[in-house]
Parts: sequence; structure tokens; C-alpha cells
Amino acid sequence: MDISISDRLIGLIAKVPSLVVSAKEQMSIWESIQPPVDISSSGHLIHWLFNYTTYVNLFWFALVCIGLFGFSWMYSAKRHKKPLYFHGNEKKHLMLTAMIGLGVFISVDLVLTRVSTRDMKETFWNFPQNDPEVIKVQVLAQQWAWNFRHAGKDGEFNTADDVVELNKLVVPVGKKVMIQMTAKDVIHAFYLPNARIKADAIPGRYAKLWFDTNRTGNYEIACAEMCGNHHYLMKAQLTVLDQENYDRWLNESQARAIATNDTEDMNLRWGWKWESR
Ligand SMILES: [Cu+2]
Repeated sequence: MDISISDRLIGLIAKVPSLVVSAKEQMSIWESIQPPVDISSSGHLIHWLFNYTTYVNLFWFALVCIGLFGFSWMYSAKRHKKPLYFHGNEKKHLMLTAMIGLGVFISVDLVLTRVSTRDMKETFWNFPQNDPEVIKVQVLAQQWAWNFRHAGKDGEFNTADDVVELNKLVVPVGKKVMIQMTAKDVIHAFYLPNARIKADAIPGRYAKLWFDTNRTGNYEIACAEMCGNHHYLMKAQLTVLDQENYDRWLNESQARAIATNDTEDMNLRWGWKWESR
């Protein structure tokens, strides 16, 4: 039996309500585009830059739209039967153009450069080098996993008491964590969305970053560099424990490491001497 066009139309229209997103679902979409919870003391700096960039660009975009559509309407054929030609090189036109250009340059380029340079210098590249409380971790990225190495009780890397974990980084809450990392094969990027921090792990060199945490829980670590066909699987977990649980975890892991680490196995000895620069 032939289905008439009107039947098809009715069928299509009947589907429309299911395509309309309910108010409740809109809420969840709004929630889903919110950034992940910030667990660091410096994440708000990145937030500020992100928000400022968005709003200042929205402002200038709106101004351009108002000008574009406003002048189109003002000088439309309906309102002006006779065309009006001018070259725009009068002093007031040049001044207005220069003022707008200067406004964009100051509010976008100058402000963003100034603020991001300050944040880099004072916070993100201000590494807690001489802080004895800092937790040091070495990270080896590879296709497609993250290896984490704590120095253990002796404070030296590549020794029998090193605690090595696959895809699991454990840190105590409130402490600064200093990370040195490299990659085994191709370029990867260590990305901690909840601390708003990211750095490339590059074969043949040691990259570093630091972060801190202000709440316990499990958070995602992702690879943020397209590194091969299983890049999407390259996830790890950041576990933030309170000090007591962290100490227990470290003690147990160290005891297990000393009992089972085969120091002759060169595959296990991927650590390096901590770079103090
Ligand atoms: Cu990767």
C-alpha cells in the first residue's frame, strides 16, 4: 500500500515532541557543559582567563553585529532613495576606527598577555623546588598508559623501595605535588582537568608541572595529545587521600615493592635521577 505524502508529514510531525528538549533536560545539558569541579588552588586563574576571553569577545562581536545590521537598516534603499558615497577618510572616521582598534588591542591582546604571563610566572611556573613537604612523582607516558613512580622511603628514584603504579596516581590532600615526566614512544600530554593543568610528555626530555588539591576523591587523568589509535583509552585515575590513608597506602605499597620488585628487571627501572633544576 502506498503511503501518501500527507501520511508521511503527519508521521514526521508526530515525532517533533520527542525532539524538543524538555526544560529538565536543558538543565542537565547546562550542567554537562559546566567545567569539572576545581580541586586546586590555582584553577580559578584559568577560569578567569577562560571567562574573560569569552565575555570580552562576545562584547566586541555584539558591537560588530549592531554596527553591521544597524547601518544596513539605517542606509537601506527604503530609507535612502538616493545613494550616498563617501570615502571615510575624514578625521572623525579615522579617529573612530583607530579608537575601536585600540579598544580591541587593549581589552583583548594586552589584558590577556599581561594576566597570563603573570599567572605563569607567579603560579604555574613557580615550582615548589625547595619545599621538603612536596610530593615528588615521576611519570612515564607510553602508548597507551601512564606509569607513576613514587621514590619511597629513601627519597631516591630507581631504587628497590620505589612504588610503581599503572594508571593510578595517589597523592595526599593539601600537599603540593611535583611531577617530572617523559614519554617512551611518542608525544603524550598529561592532563588533569580538575586542576586545570596540562603539559606535554615528550620522549628524550623531562617536562615538569605542579599542582595541589583541596579535597579527597577520585579524578580523571587524560592524555591530551593525539598519540595513536588507542589514544582515547589513555586514561588514568588521580586518587586524593587524606594524610592518614595516604601514609597507610604508601607504607603498604613500599613493603610490597621491597618484597617483590625485581631490581634486575630493566623494564621496571625506567625512573631517573630527580632533576633539581
Ligand atoms: Cu597519549
